[in-house]
Parts: sequence; C-alpha cells; structure tokens
Amino acid sequence: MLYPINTESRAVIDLSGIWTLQLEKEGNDCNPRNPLKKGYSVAVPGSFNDQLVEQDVRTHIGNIWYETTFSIPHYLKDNRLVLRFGSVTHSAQVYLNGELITEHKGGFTPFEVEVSSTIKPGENRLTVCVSNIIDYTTLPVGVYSEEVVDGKTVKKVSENFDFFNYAGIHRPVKLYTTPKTFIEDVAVAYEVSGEQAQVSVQTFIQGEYDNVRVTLFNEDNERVATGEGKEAELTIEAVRQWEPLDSYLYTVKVEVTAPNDTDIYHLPVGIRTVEVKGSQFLINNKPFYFKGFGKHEDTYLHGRGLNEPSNVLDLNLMKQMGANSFRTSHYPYSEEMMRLADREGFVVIDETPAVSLYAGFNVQFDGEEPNTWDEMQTKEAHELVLKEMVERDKNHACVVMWSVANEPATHHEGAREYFEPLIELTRSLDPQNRPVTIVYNMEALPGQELTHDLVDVICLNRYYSWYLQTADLKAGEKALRDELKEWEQKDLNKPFLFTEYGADTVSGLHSVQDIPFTEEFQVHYYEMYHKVFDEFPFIVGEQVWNFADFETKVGTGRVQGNKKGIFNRAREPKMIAYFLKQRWLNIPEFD
Ligand code: BDP
Repeated sequence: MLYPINTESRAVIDLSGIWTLQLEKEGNDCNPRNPLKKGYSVAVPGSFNDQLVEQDVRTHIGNIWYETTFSIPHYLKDNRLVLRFGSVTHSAQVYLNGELITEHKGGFTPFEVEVSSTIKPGENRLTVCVSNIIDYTTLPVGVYSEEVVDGKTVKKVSENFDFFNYAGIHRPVKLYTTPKTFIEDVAVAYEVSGEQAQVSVQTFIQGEYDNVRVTLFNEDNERVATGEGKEAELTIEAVRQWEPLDSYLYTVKVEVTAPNDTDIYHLPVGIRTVEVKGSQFLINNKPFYFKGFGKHEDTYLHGRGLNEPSNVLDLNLMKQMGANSFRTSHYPYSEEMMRLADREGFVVIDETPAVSLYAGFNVQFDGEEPNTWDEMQTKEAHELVLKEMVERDKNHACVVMWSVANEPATHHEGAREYFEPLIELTRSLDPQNRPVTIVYNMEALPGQELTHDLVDVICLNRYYSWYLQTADLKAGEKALRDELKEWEQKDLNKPFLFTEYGADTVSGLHSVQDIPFTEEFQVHYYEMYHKVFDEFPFIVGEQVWNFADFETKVGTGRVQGNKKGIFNRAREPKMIAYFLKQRWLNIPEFD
C-alpha cells in the first residue's frame, strides 16, 4: 500500500480537523444510519483521551464514534477515489452515508477502501466506530472483562503493557485520487557491488495498461537510471549510499501508461545493505554500533496521535546526543515518522504490537504459572500485522531489522512452535531480506530461552539494579556480567543488542546517595551498564529505555507515568542526557 502523495496524476484531500465524538454506553447507543447526536468536539488525528476532561471519558472502554462531513470537488468525480486511514486504534468500522464500507483490526497500520461509487455529489457523512477493546486475540493483548456498576454494564481492559491504552483516529484520514488504471504498490530491492547498484523495481498494477517506465533521480533531480516494465532493472553506475546519519535518497518515478491515462508515483529510496555476519551487524558492509533509544508515540494532548513537530524535535535531540537509531517500541510508528527517519538517516528497528505475550503478566494465579501459548489466541492477528507492517515499510532505508515481538514468554513451552512460522513469514515477506529479531525479557535467560536460535540478532531488555537488585549497583553489575558470560560461553556467534535498560527518574530529584528516582542514580545506573557492555565485543549496540517519560495506566510503581525517560515528557533533558551525549559522541557509527 503506497503512502498517499500528490503527483502529476494523483490528488490528496486531508480530512483532518475537528470531528464529532460520542461514547457508546448503555443507554447511549449510536446508529450510523442517523447523524451522531451532538457530542464532543475532537481533533483528528489524535487520541481522544487527553482532549476531554471527564475522568470516565478519558478511561472509557468500548466503542467510540467519530463523525465528519465533507464534499468532493466536482472536477475530481471521474477519478478513482480512495479513503485511507493512517491508523485507527485498535479497530474500526467505517460508514459512508450510513453504509458500512470497510472494517479493520489492528491499531497501528493503514487501511483503505475505494469509494468512487459510494461517494455522493454534495455533502457526505463519514462515521467511524472505533473500539479500544483488547483481549487475548488482539495485538497488543490485554484482559477484557465486564462488570455491572449501578445496574449498568461497564467494560474493562487490563493491559499487558506499560503504556496508556490511548485510542482513536491516531493518524491522518485522507481521500486520494488515482486514474482508473493505477499503481497499487511498488517494491524496491537492490544489490550493490563496488560503485555500482543494481536496482530492481517491481510495480503492482490494477487495470489494463500499455507500458511501465521507471526513472531514478538523484537528490539534484538528475536522471541517473531508467528501466521498463513491471519488473524493471536499473543500474546506478556510481551509487551514493544511504548511511546512518548521512542519508541520501534517490527518487524512483514510476509511470504506468494506460490507453486513456497515466498514473505516476514518486518513491524516495535509500540504497544501503544490511547483513548479519557472525557477531557483527553490517550496514553497507561495515560493522555498525546502535546508539539510541526505545521510544513511544506519546506526547501531551496528542496522546498516541501523530505529532509531527514532536517527531522532528525528537530526532533532532537524538542527533545532538550522538544517537543513530531507535526501535519503534511497541508498535509500528506513523508513516510520517518512517519517512522522516529515512530523510534524517536514522536506523530503525521496526516492531509489531506483540508486546508482553505473557499470560502470567497480568493475572492472579494460584500455584503454577499459566502457560502463555495455551492461553494466547493471537496467531491470526500476529500474521496480519506482520504482513501489514512489512508491506508498508519494506522500502524504507531506515528499517534495518524486524522485531516480531517484545518480551514474549519465550521460556514457556510452545514458544518455538508459535514463533518459528512467524519468523519464516516475516522473512518471506521482505524483498530486502532484513534480519529478524525477538526482544527478550528478563526471564529469557541462557538455558531457559527457547527461541534464540531462530533469530538473527539477540535483543535483550534488562533491568538489573532496578526491578532486580533494586538500587544495588554492585549486585546488578555482577548479575549483568554473569549473564553475559553465560551467553558468551554458549558461543552463539550472533550479535547481541541491548534494547532496554533504564531506571525511573523524576526530573529535579537529587541525592548524594544512590537513591532510586534521583537524577544521580540514573547516571550511575547507566555508567554501570556501559562499563559491562564494553567488556563484551559481541554487543553491537545500546538503546536505552526510554527516550522520554510517557503515560501509562495508574499504579503504585508509576508516578504519573513511566519516568525512565532521558528527557521528561516535555522533552526537557535530565542530567543523564549530558552523560550519554559524551559517551555516544565518542563511539563512532562503524567500528
Ligand atoms: C519492559 C517493557 C517496557 C516497559 C519497561 C519498564 O518492555 O514496555 O515500559 O519494561 O518497566 O519490560 O519500564
């Protein structure tokens, strides 16, 4: 599915703005056949939760109805018209003038529907029923329950994850046009040898067409290569590669000529190779060291909704600190962010919303822990999101690895059977054969972990001296080193990457002692980890948890959210930011 852009043959109309919102509750049913009753005003895109003030609205679980009206200029009516949602969290039913036109499950990937024949001249009414219910069949997962309060049924969700269950129309809603014969998708792959790059451009077309022309332009808009056909092969004689923090983007122009029209699409493409060789992670054949962050799409007011100024600032802050990479923890980020990362030269690990597939995470149990793989019914949702994520992001130079899941119970019997086909599926979907990983939790220890031979890179989330050996930096250091030595003895000949380690820190709290939550403790915590990392050559990177403080559900372990940010939620630095900057500016991107 292509990102919607204006081209010589396509127009995009943005339906962002103020929509109407109604919460569906007992006694307040919503019927899309009729216009929504006057409800709240809500900005789209954005999470609804932090735009409204009542507590029971912010935490409403169930259906949330959105509505807007729009008209289409008459001069566009002969085009093919497509309605496209960047994402709706977690599921959507879309109605046009009261008729159901499409449905989508999964809150972090785009979906679209052709509306050429359903759209009316004059005003159209677009209604979206959003659900924020999650359970053991959805991704992410949570425990769903219903309770009767004051004679009314109240829906509840207890999340298997440590971020607020923001919901709504999170990314832009766009109408775009194409000619009747149109480019459905473009897939780019390449091989680089010496100065030369051989670029294969596969074009997927719907409708009758006469010919396909593919032209590659450099950043100066000069034509550097041309090709013909649905499977075009182009040669760049002196290729300039996309490098971490030194991006270079070619534009692939695809023109599909049909008897009465031509469809044109422009795709930005960076040429870079990725390979795992022994315990090294190679980008453009050079051993790369990841420095950066686990992040969240989480900002004041917008919640999980697209916030482009914040995306721009975040990448600028990262650059200033000497970071070169981030992980889209714990769901695919907006297409806007992926395009920005391409432009800015950030290296991205692209992750699905399969976070904490772990049945013991969230439930009380007597005696033995429930086996996750007997309980979870997420296979279908997992396959779907992998397909949608890889299909959406396959052409991004910034994406160097796919993360199939974060912190699943890979120490539970059945994990291998669950993950093996998903890893194979991921590999089969990617035209660029990127490495595949699973991000492992604290229970995934050498000797207990059942899947690490299936993945290309072993990503570890570790909280020694925080959740374990709390505040004891000496004991934490020993535990961390001991674990790494155990992995070393296994002689896996694979790269290891730290994808999470961190300590909650409240901006402005200080102490001369190592007291958790103070800025000094956070500094000492990271110094301890880095000392140990530097002893092990098979560690190919460090991504700290988290870039910024972020909102979570309430709990005694959370002080108005998770405070493990290097920046607070307003993007103001904590003391650690200066220490990390010093370290990272002294570690080159390549060995
Ligand atoms: C890890 C999770 C992450 C949490 C973090 C924490 O992957 O989502 O926010 O712990 O507790 O287990 O801060």
